[in-house]
Amino acid sequence: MSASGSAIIAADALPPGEPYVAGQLAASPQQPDTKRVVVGGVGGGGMATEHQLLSTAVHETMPGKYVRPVSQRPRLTEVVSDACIPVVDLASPDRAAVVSAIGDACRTHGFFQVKNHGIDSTLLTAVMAVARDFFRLPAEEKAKLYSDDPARKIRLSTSFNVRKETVHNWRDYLRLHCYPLDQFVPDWPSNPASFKEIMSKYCVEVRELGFRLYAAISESLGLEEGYIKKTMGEQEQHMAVNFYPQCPEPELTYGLPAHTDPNALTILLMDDQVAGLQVLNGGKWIAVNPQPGALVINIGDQLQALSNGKYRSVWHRAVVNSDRERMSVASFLCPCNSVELGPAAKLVTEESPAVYRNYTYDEYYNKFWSRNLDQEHCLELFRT
Ligand SMILES: O=C(O)CCC(=O)C(=O)O
Repeated sequence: MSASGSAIIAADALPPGEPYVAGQLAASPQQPDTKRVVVGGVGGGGMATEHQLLSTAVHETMPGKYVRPVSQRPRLTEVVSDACIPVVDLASPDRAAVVSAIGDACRTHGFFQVKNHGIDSTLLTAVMAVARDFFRLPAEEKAKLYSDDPARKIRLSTSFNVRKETVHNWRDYLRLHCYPLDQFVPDWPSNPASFKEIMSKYCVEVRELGFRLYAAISESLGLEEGYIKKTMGEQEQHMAVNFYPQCPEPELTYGLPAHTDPNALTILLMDDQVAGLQVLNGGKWIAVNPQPGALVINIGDQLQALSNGKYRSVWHRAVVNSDRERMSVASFLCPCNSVELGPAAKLVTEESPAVYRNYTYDEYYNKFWSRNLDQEHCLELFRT
């Protein structure tokens, strides 16, 4: 996996005022791995500021602070584009086959797609449309919601954690807490006018789908159907509406670098026109090709722990491209902060002793956000 943050050669540490020409490799004795590109070539007349939202401008050149050193670049030509992430038809009348397919996918890929999941396609289309409209709002409107404080429950931000990272990511995102809805919705964006209504409806349906998947995943582990839902307690639900603008140099950067999800289960609504999600499998990056109407599901760190390491919370990343912007909407089901997490008692035996110690989600989540995205798997810090 990626080296620790300290190994990153900060492109933004290059001398200010020294412009780099996009696409040109310039040999630098101190930073031989760093491709230099034009800094500050932000279109739309905007001045490049330290943490400017990407979605407020058109970018013809890429600021150096987004450029990864050679060893950390996505190497897009090596990505396997025709591999298959398992697809599960949730409307199949053969429940045992569905449970078994989900169990296999959690073990082998940590990812699967679901079709016939019960969320109406017109709602999915409306979610993507209102999300896109949100990112098209004027800069002044978006500036009202901007924050780089990860503790804020409603915030529009950029990259991942601009306060900590040395190299930034080619992404803006709106992060919303979603449960209980009546507590958070009043503070959600009221522009576009239909945002609150469409997103609230989606949040309710996605939560229900998550609980149905919990039941199937519990059964696939040989646990009672209600085990995961009960163990996770009164769950929080968060949403990240991701916007990845067209990028002049997709080979040099990420929308999101490799990471695992700290929560229990993630349900991702992807742009069905533009690919960008990639999953690590057998040492290779596999592109997840969008299937119209399908949702992408992945196991988060908490289900890897609960399954005592049988199911995998795998590394995944989002890459960007030069001709199309891309969007995704990630819904995260998160355990209640105070419940005790760790391997399910039934899955701990003499032959398979506990791989992880017990802890609270509060402890885990704080640890996750205190680090950089591309460090070692956070669960490694909770091994017995
Ligand atoms: O945009 C994507 O495809 C991936 C998003 C993701 O991994 C995240 O929001 O954590």
